[in-house]
Amino acid sequence: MKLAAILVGTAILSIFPMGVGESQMQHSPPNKSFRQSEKCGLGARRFGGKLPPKSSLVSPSRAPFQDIEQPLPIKVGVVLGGLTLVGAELWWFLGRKQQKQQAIQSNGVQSVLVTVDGGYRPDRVIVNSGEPVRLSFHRLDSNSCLDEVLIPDFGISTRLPVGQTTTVEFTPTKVGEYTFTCGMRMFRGIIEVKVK
Ligand SMILES: [Cu+2]
Repeated sequence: MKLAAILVGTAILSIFPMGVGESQMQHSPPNKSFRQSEKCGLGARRFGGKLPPKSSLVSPSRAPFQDIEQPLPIKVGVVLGGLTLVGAELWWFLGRKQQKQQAIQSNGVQSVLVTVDGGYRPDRVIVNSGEPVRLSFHRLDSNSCLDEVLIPDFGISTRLPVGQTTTVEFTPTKVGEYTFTCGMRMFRGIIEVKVK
């Protein structure tokens, strides 16, 4: 599924520039139709404040909604552009490769060091249920988007000063997946809690 999303995204991205090039080359037909509708507009103005004859009313009032048949390359370009955005979105939310890491046990605490640099590495942390977890965030990236880390399920919201390691602790009691995100929820990672 993830791989498919990446492949579709890549394929669409590689086709898209072609579509744009073609649509630019064939730009004259829609311009022509636009000029026609402009003429209609001028016609209406010539009547001044007086009510124009009914027959001449029809085309100016319709002009803004006139059907302009777009050349195929433009249609294709618009569709591909849309698909590209959908593909990019799928990739952002599903396709990015996760980096997993099991917590390291020591003196009854399970710790993981997460590097904060253009996101979180690892972005999937595996811990056992019922044991204290110590997550240390080492922040390298000064992007203000990463100023804060939130782990809503454990009531955690902490600032991460650049160049420092900030530690948070909590004890998960239920098996499941819990997200940690930046303040704006753009970057995210998962804490996977397993049965010991
Ligand atoms: Cu953010």
